[in-house]
Amino acid sequence: MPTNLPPEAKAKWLKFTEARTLEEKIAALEEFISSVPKHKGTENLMYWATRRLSQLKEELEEQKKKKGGGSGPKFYIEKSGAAQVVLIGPPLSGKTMIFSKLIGIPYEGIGIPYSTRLPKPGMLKFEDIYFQLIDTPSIPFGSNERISWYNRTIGLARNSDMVLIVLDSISSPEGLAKIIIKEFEENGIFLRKPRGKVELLRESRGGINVVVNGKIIDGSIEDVKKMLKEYRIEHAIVKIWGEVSIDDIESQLLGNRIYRPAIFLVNKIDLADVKKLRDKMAEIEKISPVLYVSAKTSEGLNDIGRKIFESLEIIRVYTKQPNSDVAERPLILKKGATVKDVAEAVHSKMLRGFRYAKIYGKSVNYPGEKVGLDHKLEDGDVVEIYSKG
Ligand SMILES: Nc1nc2c(ncn2[C@@H]2O[C@H](COP(=O)(O)OP(=O)(O)OP(=O)(O)O)[C@@H](O)[C@H]2O)c(=O)[nH]1
Ligand SMILES: [Mg+2]
Repeated sequence: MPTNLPPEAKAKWLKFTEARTLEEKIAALEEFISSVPKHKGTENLMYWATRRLSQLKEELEEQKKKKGGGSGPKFYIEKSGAAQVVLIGPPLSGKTMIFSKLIGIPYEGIGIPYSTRLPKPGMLKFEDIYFQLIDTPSIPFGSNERISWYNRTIGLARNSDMVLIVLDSISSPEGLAKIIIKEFEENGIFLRKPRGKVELLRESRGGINVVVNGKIIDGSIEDVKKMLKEYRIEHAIVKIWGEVSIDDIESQLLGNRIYRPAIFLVNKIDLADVKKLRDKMAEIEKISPVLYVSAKTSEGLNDIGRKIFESLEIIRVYTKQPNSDVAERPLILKKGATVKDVAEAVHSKMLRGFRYAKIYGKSVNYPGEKVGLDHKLEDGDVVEIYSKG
């Protein structure tokens, strides 16, 4: 949080991040909001906090509806598949048509704005895995129009693993893309990949340990410790990769800034000159990948699955028991995952009794090479773990 808050407000904020249920979160956030002094320096934060508060209230409403017999329509959709990916965009940009083509159902739209009223899930096959796609009600980005589902649609993006932003190629996609990036940021969702990563684990003892696998660009380890102490955090492990600022670490602690990988889909290229579009979108391409597609002719749609897979930075790893077949369905792990992550995912016993693993695939020099727990895996690897007991 780039704001110098009084300690009381900081403590209240921390209480909010620790709240478990929606009711607790709402109460804690309300308390926080009333403890923040109102001035220019806290304006952005207050904007963010009040928006978040109304989102949480809407989520609570939703939850109550479901509990009351499940009669009301559902807005939040449970995750399934390798990742949850939401299609978001202004009215008539072609979300529903892209969604329908990608999951293989007939398009039943009628070409009037806001014809999609509720989110709808479907599965997109990519090679041997599936992504869950969600079509959503449109958001009038860049206009003053008000819609009642704004917070809930943004909430879908927040709860997802990635967003596909659908733009119409003939309504200045470059200008709208910038507006959308900014509007997401105002909601605490960053579509630009951060230069570094911070992980913060609260502990019950051991003091504060900062592990830097990169660099803190505007401070020292002592500054990190001091910042945590201001939040009355005495014990924690802070892991840093790449380049991060003290602000980034604070945001991680406060959970008020999240990163969601995004792909911009510039749709309806059957109506536009793609070369000109590419020039216009050059600046956006520095932030997120851009694909040029036509839901109508299906041009470019086939590239979406792979791009999603790459943007998520995941790998598929296939486990194998000694003397038996390779598992049909892969484990989905983060890029950079090791044999240890596989052992943990399979069974805690595997990890405790681990002796070695044999790997078949890109990460080794020859098929069946023996490796230890720290061995870094690649997409497509087969992992055969040998353990005691
Ligand atoms: N020419 C052309 N028209 C398209 C394309 N994709 C969608 N459309 C048309 O654009 C209109 C809107 O498409 P939808 O997919 O319903 O758009 P949406 O973003 O879901 O819109 P709402 O949910 O109604 O706000 C429809 O009339 C489609 O036929 C495309 O690639 N090319
Ligand atoms: Mg639609």
